[in-house]
Amino acid sequence: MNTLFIADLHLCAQEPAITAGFLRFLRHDAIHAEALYILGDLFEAWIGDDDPEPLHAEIAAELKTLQQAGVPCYFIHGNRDFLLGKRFARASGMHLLPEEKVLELYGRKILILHGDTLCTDDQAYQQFRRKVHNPLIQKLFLAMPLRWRLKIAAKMRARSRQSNQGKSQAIMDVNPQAVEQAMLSHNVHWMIHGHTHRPAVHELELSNGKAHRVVLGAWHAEGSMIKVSADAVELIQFPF
Ligand code: LP5
Ligand code: MN
Repeated sequence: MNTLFIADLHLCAQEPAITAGFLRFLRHDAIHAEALYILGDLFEAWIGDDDPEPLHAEIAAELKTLQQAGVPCYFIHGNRDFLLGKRFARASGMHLLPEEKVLELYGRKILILHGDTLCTDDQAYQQFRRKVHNPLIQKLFLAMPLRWRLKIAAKMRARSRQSNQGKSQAIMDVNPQAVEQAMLSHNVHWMIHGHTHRPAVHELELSNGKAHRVVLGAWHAEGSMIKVSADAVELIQFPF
């Protein structure tokens, strides 16, 4: 048996090939797994569960089919879809998890998270994150008319793109001390995350022994998943 992990699909109506790749993955790969974990940024941008975008209903129905076939699906929010809420969770059958979660899988203890909280050198982002994670700000945003929310989200994406052009690659990667601290505080030697779009298996030396950080890739021209079984933790890139 195995458990699958994916992140950073950035699904949107403008990228039908990625959606098709995801549906294929659900029907042919995830269906044979013990469970599926989606570690954030499933969607390009999420402005509320009441968004009538038809793609969202289509994805919810596909995830529900997976759940009804006996494969539970778990979701950790990303920096694009942190507003995904209970209504979509109910429609899709996904279980919403907190931003950090420790799993015990086939004898390994694994910390899973989106990965943005590890990018502590990116102070502008962390400041932005604190603001948009403020429950009051979220409540105000969600109470706005849909077209205002769409406009604000588009503005944020444009500002984000612009500000990322001026940032170094190092600043936008995880901070090694933040990684070590997260692993030590949860007492784990395995971590799986996405967000940075730098798929890799990193071996590291912690103060209490050897550890592994496995990073999922984003779904641009191909898919990316991590398969955990009793024998191995494999990072797999695959065509749509
Ligand atoms: O997303 P990505 O990969 O391009 O970059 C991220 C960080 N950027 C973000 C911002 C998101 O892209 C915006 C998504 C909007 C989704 C839905 C809207 C819901 C709104 C809810 C309000 C309660 O996460 C980027 C990181 C990068 O990852 C790598 O880690 O660097 O961080 C930034 O770009 C932050 C900037 O440095 C500063 C933020 C600019 C936003 C300013 C907002 C202006 C709003 C105007 C409103 C009228
Ligand atoms: Mn992200």
